Amino acid sequence: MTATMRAAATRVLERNWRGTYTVPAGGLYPHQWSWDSAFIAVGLRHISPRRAQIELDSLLSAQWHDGRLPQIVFNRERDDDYSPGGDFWRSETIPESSAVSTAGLVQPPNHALAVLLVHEADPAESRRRRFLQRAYPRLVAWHHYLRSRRTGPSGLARIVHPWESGMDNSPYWDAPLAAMTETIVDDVPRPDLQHADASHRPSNAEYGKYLYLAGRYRDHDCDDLDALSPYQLEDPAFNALWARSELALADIAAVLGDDASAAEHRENAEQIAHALESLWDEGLGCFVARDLLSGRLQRFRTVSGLVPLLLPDLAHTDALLQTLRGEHFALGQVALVPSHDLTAPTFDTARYWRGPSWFNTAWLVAEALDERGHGSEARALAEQMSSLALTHDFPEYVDPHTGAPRGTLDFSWTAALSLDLSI
Ligand code: 2M8
Repeated sequence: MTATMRAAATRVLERNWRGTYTVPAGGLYPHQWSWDSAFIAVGLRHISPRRAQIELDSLLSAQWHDGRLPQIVFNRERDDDYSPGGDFWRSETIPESSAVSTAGLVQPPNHALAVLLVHEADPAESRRRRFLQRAYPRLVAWHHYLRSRRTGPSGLARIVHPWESGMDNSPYWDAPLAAMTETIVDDVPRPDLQHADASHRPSNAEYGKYLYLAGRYRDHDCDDLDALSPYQLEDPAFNALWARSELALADIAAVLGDDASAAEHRENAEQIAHALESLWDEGLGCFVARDLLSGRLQRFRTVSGLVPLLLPDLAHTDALLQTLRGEHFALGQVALVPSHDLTAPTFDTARYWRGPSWFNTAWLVAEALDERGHGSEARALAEQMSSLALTHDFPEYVDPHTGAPRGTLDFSWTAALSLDLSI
């Protein structure tokens, strides 16, 4: 299995490699995406630790002056093939932006975790290339951005666009988007529909709101202190990954011999984990999102609400495991981990983040199960990932009930993370 997986995953990652980074998929996503690159590097480290470092270096070098790591770093030659592209964002006109063309939004902060795993794959090569010395200050600046520009009184970081969650059309965002009167109805380009079935992608109505929000943020120079933004949410997976990445930063600081900073990062992680308590929903048995404008919790079971399982010493580990194994996510009885509650009226077997099972969240859950001492469930999940990935040419996501492929194929993080768990 490992040899076959290595050969097949390597082929996908070669095809999607663009010299200094890997695109998520050649047709649908022709640029570099932030959290994709971090997941991809986790798998690339088994093929070439050096290339995994370059993948992360190239993303980190697109960092803005204010510390943010952009959602997308654009290849301007492919501007017409993805919307919104570099022309839309015109980041070169925004004072805080970096020298390269990027989006102004961010994605979940999984990067420090990836940097640590890539370092550990080949510490000698990492030391020789001074990988941690380069990455650490940039990661610290990234987390500082989240703390200083995105964190409110709750102690949690907020997202200002559904794309920032990485789970674009999650049911969490339905009510907040419905409450927005502003949208764009004309001229909503959908080049994505040339590469994926319309029934697997977000709707046009959602895209109208996505483009409105992105345009408004751009027109305010991506200023996070603009209190009038019509979309401000706290997402559990985003914040859990931030806390988990603070723990990774503590390990990185310790490797660099900076024990005082290591202690600070551990304290930060504890504070975020503590703040996450305010998103716990006892009735649903998982974490949920909060709409900061209405103050309401968005009471849905989604895979995002299970990601805090990654945090050690969490008060709700047993309850989360019960939710994961029960009828709502049916671990071991369906393909991987559905992105949304199998029993909910809003569940959809095909449409993106409203039901289908994804390989990145399966990897996060497998890591968490392993770390929490449930090795056999973690291995079973890993085996499912490998077999689904190999059978269906590395799909972007799958139908939880049938395992049938959805979205695009030859998807980079599917290849990288299935390879990681098959080793
Ligand atoms: C999807 O999001 C992009 C926007 O960022 C899109 O729908 O066009 C999401 O699955 C996101 O998590 C992922 O990072 C991105 C690229 O794979 O695609």
